[in-house]
Amino acid sequence: MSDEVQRVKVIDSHTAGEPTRVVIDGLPKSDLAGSVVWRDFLRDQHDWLRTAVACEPRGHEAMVGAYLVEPTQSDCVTGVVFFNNAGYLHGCLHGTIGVTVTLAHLGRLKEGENKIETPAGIVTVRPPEDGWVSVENVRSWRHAAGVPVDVPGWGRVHGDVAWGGNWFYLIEAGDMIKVDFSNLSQLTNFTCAVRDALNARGITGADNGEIDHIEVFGAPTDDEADSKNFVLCPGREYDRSACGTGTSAKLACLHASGKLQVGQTWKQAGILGTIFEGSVEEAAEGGVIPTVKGRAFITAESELHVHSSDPFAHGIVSSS
Ligand code: PYC
Repeated sequence: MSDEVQRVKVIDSHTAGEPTRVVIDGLPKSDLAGSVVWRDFLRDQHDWLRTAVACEPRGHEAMVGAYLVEPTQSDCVTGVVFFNNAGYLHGCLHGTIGVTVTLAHLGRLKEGENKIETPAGIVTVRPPEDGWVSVENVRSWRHAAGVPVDVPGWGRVHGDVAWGGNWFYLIEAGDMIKVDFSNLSQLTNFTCAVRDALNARGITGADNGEIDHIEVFGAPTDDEADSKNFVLCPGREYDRSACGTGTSAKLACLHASGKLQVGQTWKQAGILGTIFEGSVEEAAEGGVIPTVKGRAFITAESELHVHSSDPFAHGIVSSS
């Protein structure tokens, strides 16, 4: 049988250490419009493309992919569908920053504001300045404060449930666990156990939204930042950046508890020590409109080859 090759053009970048792979050519042809519609179509009929792009041997567990798709609204520069090795994300701000430097590299941004449609809603960016991009995110809010959950092996944990473009459970580490790069495997085991416990006890965001991101906050390493986090993403991988949607959820919680005012800047370090800067405006419907700023670098422009005869044409997919 003859070997057929499908070619998928990608541009890779990293935002504060967290990778983004933007698929610029190689999607199935379709007249569909809209990030949600495209996400459902790709998930239901072409999920192999996600695993081929995000998983080994072409990708790796930390990779976040972004398909550029036709938006619903003509004033959006593009629609985006975000995904990783485990599935699809609602929103992704490190990814939006990666998409923005990629669009700028391709000459596809206009001066001033550019709107990008994501399954979480429309976000607004401006062309990068020396790689720095500010994203005005979707409305973010604290859904519930101090929610207790019993975590096997760890005892009772309390956290806030908040939306920042994904659903988060936010925990202050205190003396419970060290938020440090040297402690990655314990942080991963802890946050996976928390997420399992939340799911087992039916603790969700609004409209039964699954809490698939867990954030743990500790003291910053130096006075460059206000706080340092570890963020577990869907699957078992951690965010190398401070997680933009997670920072938005944090800003919403800080504002809800009177610890962050409009006009103040919050500097959130991620587990590598790289920083996202955040601020808020009050949203008319309650909660806040966060703006998160971070820096991205393009790392590669390449063409992925997917051979029909390759036993790993669709990636190495783990069931866990
Ligand atoms: O930056 O929003 C983010 C994000 C979500 C998952 C990985 N990064």
